[in-house]
Formats: sequence, structure tokens, C-alpha cells
Amino acid sequence: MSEKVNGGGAHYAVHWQEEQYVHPPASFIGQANMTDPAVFERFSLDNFPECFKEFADLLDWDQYWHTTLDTSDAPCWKWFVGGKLNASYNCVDRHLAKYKNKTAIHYVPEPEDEPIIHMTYQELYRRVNETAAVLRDFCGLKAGDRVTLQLPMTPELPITMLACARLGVIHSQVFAGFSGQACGERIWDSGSNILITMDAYYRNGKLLDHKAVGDIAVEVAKKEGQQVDKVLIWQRYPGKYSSNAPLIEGRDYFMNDLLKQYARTIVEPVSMPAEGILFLMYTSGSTGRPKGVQHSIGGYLSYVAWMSKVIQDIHPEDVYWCMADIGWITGHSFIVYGPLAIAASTVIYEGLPTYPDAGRVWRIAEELGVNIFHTSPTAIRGFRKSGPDEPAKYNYNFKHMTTVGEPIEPEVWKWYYNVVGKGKAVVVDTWWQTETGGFLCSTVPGISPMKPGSAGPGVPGIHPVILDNEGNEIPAGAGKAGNICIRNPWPGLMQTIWKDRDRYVSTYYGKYCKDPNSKDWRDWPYMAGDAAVVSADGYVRILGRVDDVINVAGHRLGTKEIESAALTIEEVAEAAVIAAKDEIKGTVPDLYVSLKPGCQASDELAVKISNAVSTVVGKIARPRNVHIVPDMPKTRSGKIMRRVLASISNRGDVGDVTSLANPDVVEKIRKQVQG
Ligand code: 6R9
Repeated sequence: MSEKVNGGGAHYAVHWQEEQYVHPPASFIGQANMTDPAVFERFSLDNFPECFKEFADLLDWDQYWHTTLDTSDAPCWKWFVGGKLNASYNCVDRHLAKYKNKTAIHYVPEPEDEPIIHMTYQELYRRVNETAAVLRDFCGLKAGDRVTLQLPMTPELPITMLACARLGVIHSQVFAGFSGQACGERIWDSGSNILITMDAYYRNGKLLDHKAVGDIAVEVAKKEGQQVDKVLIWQRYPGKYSSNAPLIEGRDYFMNDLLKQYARTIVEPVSMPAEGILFLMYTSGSTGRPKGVQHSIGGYLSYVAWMSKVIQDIHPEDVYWCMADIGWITGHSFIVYGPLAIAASTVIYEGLPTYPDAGRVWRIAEELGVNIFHTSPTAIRGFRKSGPDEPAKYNYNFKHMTTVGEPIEPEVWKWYYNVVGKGKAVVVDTWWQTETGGFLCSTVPGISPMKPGSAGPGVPGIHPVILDNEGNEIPAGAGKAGNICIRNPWPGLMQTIWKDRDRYVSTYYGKYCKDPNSKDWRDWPYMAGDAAVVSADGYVRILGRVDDVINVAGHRLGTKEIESAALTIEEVAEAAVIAAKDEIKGTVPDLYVSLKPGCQASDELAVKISNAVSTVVGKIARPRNVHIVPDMPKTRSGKIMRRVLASISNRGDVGDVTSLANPDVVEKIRKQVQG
């Protein structure tokens, strides 16, 4: 197991400074969308599941539902059964009457001499319709088909997602920074025969060739048995091709050319069942291939809309900036679907927060008048390091800030609050996952006080519980860590894993469901895979993953994926990756490998192994170090002791290793790594 946090009841000492409350300013409460503490009563388990009607009522339905929650196929929950709606209609069309001239998307390109685009709801409507026309009439796509997108951070990404949603087509967006190999596997798993990509995009001052990545993806998918018939290419500069990759006739098409035939075409939104599938989002699990997390239309959209309104506290007149990439769940839920469902103005930016300099983010905030800001601990640590005094130089005013993706140290939280927020903004620390669609734990900013380093209680409608390894509840305030579970299902929860119901059931319910035939939701606590402690006031502190997943800069990477990549190198006999502590990124992968007999360790070989990881998985998975060791520390039954390797990387205590099959190797590795 990689840096395993004990989820089975280890004692957790709470430091005094982690238990301080910080109260939201009156100026925030005065304008907040939700200030009534009765909301928690309204969403108590006594009112479950009917309380979630309040979520669904934020949407426009073509046909109202008859059953709030159907549990007959437990644990594949069906929400708002009988209801029909369209997600694209809810995010665009319905706002036109009131907001057609309001900005839907502010787009900030990386080169600072390129103009910022302020796309109105009317313009978004036109572009979504025309794109949907291409997908329907040129590609022949229809409801239920899957399409893989590997688009960078440009407006064409949300436009393409909404065009799919308009037709009931299931989109599967793969993070643009992922390798062609990783994208190809996801094309294959989802069974897409269309890939939508872009020729190039900017990052760190360079225009990266992205079409070439798509070509590899198509080849990989083909080898796996999935034919891609068409590759649609958006152009970073419409009318100009910014890639060196050759175009394949009859397969590759420029969107810009296709769209000409569909100018001003209106595509009627397809009325979809609430339980239809909106999108797939692949995420890393502990074993094997990444899993296609499957999200519904009605349940998911109503969940993210309510959370955007109540936890993000977005009003139509706000300028809201979530710095995540839309290729991750945070971007799907809290850049695109949630904010647009409630007629927000949402900011998208290309490139890095610190390029060309540490002032970029605050300059954008000032120029656009951003007042709600959303980012990750890794980004905050980076801001603090590269420009600790930078925010004060800019004239922006945040009233609300979010942190998401990994635990935030109380010290980092305080810098965020005092320096970025200038002591005037509330902070919500939102804990949730790809699988959960939207937030699980967070304070309600207009009601509850904040506690640095603690996500807070369950959001309204979410009832967390901490269980030990035997399934006993660890009471709040016991100071003991355990596995955090949610007692009840909720509308934003994934429907299943695409094509793999068994994996869905075993991963999230295998440990704690006592009766797999039960149709009662009370028998199916959802196990998140994180260790946590709850203090006496019900505030949850997340400690980290309990499975073989490494959280690098807020992104989930499966240790198995990284290790399999290392094993593609001929000389490598065994590979083990662990999470090493990092000042900025929280944790980063450290890779240990042993070689086949007769093979020699060398710097070149280490580089070759490292390159294999970035080619197969993606650059974000590149190991900090590749340690070529004489042998792996192993138990007598032959299991690699990743815990021991993690202690060596993190300069901690390796503990008692005398029961290992090869205790002597531990000291050799320690000397090699620590010097
Ligand atoms: C939204 C997102 C999920 C994993 C999750 C946990 C970690 C997310 C956190 C947090 C502490 C927070 N995580 N938010 N840990 N505090 N506020 O990040 O989804 O990419 O699926 O990752 O991230 O370990 O289990 P995803």
C-alpha cells in the first residue's frame, strides 16, 4: 500500500490551532443565498429522500418526475424517476429571456496580448447549437452514443460538452495533459468512435502541439479494438492549422470548416430521462484500468446547481472563477454545469497561474472583477512561494474563496484567508470526489464558522459517518481516525462505473454492506476511500486516501498505472511507487525499481523509466525520483512493503522490519536514498 493512512482507528492528535473558529463577516452573511440554519433540519434523514425536491426545483423540467428515489436496483440509485429534461437547455436556453446579453464565459488566453473574450449567453447559445448540428447531422450522433473529447482550456470545451448534452450524447472529456496512450484507453473503454480535439494550446509560453496526441490516442484505441471514424479538430486560431501532425483524409476534419455549413442552425434540445447519462469521467482506482464514473442528467445537474448556489454562493451578478481544469470533475461541476445552470458568469483561463509572472492570477481577478474564487491547496502553496506579497499589489475584492482537492495545512489556509482574501472573504474547504458529483463536506458559508484545515460537517442532505475496520461507528470527538462513509445516497452520486457494475458495488460498498440483496438504502453506506476524524462539533478533517491512490497536486493517480508503465521497460523486474511529501504539491510519486538479473543500473536507465511513466500515464505522473534498488523490501509472503519505502522517501521511521524476508535491504536502500 502506498503511504497508507490507517483507516482502522489510529489515534489522531488534534492540534490546538486546528480547532480555532473563524466567523464569516457580516457583509458576506448580509448578501448570502443561504442563511437559515433550518436548512439542516429540512435535510435531516427524517426528511430523506423527499428533501431533494428542493434541488430538482432549481431546474426546468419538460416533464416533472413521479418518484424522488427508486431503490429497486440498489446500489444503483435512480433519482427523479419519470422526469424529463435537457442539461444544455437548463444551462443556456432558459437564461436567454433575462440574461441573453450577460457574459456566460470570460475566456483569458495565455498570451497577454490576445484579447479576453466575454461570451454572452446569446453567443453561447448560437455556438452550442451550431456545434450540436455538426455532431448530429455530420457525425450522425444520437442520444446514448459516447464521444471522447480531449480539449484544452478554451471556450470550445464547454461548448462541445453542452452540444453533446443537447443531443443526449454522453461526453467523456479526457484531461488535455494526459498522454495519447491514456486517452486511447479511455476511447476504447467508452466505445467512442469520434474524438474531438484541438490542434494546439498554450502552456508556459509555448504553443503545444496537441493534434499529435490525438493521433496516438486513435492508434491505441484501434489496437484495443475500438475504431475511431472521425477526428474533429478545433483550431486554436480558427482558419489556421497550428500543428505539425499530418491530416488524414476522410478521418480528420476542422470544426471551423464544418461549422460553416451549419451557421445559425437551431437544434432542438432532446428531452432526456432524468436517469439518462450526462457524461463519463475517468478516474484512477486502486487496481487495473481507470474507471469510467457515470453521472446522470437530472440528479447530477440538480446537485451541482444547488451546491453552486448555496455553497459557492453564486448570484447572477457575480464574477466567478474556478481555476481547475475542466478535464477534472471540479471543472465539470464547478466551472461548467453548476455555474451555468444558475446563470453565472464563469471564468476560463489558459496556461499556468504563474506564467508569465506571479502576478497573473491577481491581474486577471482585478481586470474581470472576480469576486468568487476557487482553487486548490497546491495552487495556494505555489502562490505563497512564488509571490507571497503579490496579492496586495492588485485591486481585486473576493467575498468568497474555495479550496478543494487535498487536505490544506492550517498555515496555508491562514495565508489564503489573510493574504489572498485580505481577511474579508469566507473560505469553504470542500471535500468530495469524482464519484460524488458535488460537495460532501463543507461549511455553509452564510451560516457556519470556518475552521482552518477542516472541511466542515456534511453539506445539507449529506450524513457522514466514520467507521472502523469492523464497521463500528467512531463517535464524533473520539479523536480516532477511520473510514469516512456517507449514510445515505444523494442525487449527485454516480450511477455506476461504466460497463462495470460489479466494480462499482465492490469498490464503494464491498466493505460495509452486510446484505447485498437489500433494497434499503440504509444498508448501503458509501465508502469514499479516505481516512478522516470528526471533532465533537461534527467538523470532518480528511487525512488522505486509504487505498493505492496517490494525490499529486490534487490529482488522483493510481499507483498500479504508474508501476505498470515502469514495467514496460525491458530491464525492470519490479516497481513500487509511493507518495513522497512535497512542499508545494502535497505529495509526489517516488518510484522504486529493481532490475532483472544481469541488468545494470545507470542514470540513462532511470531517465528511460521516468520517460515511460510520462508517456504512458501523462506528465503529471512523472516520478520525482527513480531509485534503482538492489531488491524490494518484502514480506515473507512476497508482498512489496511500500510502507517501508515511503518512510525512507519521507525520512520517517521505518519501524520494525525484522519480520521481512530480506530485512538487510532496508538499510541499503536507506543509505542509497538518504545518503
Ligand atoms: C474533487 C476532487 C478525490 C480525492 C478525495 C480526497 C481528496 C478532495 C479534498 C480532499 C482533503 C479536501 N480531496 N477534496 N482531501 N480536503 N477538501 O478532488 O475529486 O479528483 O476525484 O479526488 O481528493 O482524498 O478522495 P477527485
